[in-house]
Amino acid sequence: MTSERTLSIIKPDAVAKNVIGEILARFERAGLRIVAAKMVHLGQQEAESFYAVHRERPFFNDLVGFMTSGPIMVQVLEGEQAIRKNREIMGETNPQEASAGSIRHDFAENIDANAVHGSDSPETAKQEIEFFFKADEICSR
Ligand code: RTP
Ligand code: MG
Repeated sequence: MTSERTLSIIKPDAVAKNVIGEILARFERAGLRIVAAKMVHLGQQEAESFYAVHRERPFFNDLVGFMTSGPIMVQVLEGEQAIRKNREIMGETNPQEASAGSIRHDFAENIDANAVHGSDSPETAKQEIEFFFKADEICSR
């Protein structure tokens, strides 16, 4: 059994809805631990840099515009299969396709305002965690 870490973001729509606590509770109920957390309001260049992998996609400008539209809550989740487990709890990217009981099913409006982000591989998890947190800001047991 090996523990891993993933980056989770509560996006501006869910922060505006005042459901940060409800979303964090779902991670905890699934056995994931919050080992780092902070609230930030991304600037244009930070958001473009974070989503650089999507630069050529047609939704890039909308995504950056949305992610800079208000504060976000960023956390590192740690636990067994944290990357896969987090994405299961999140649900499909498009909330209309997300399973009942998933975060996106319960809290997201549409594919742009879809409540949460989660890293999709060990490589992106490492990059995304380093984007937001210094090593000494992560508090493992
Ligand atoms: P995320 O990165 O936010 O965890 O979501 P994801 O892996 O499920 O989706 P991804 O393909 O990485 O896309 C990143 C975000 O871009 C927006 N998007 N819009 N209009 C569209 O077709 C479209 N496709 C993706 C979503 O907000 C998605 O979360
Ligand atoms: Mg993604």
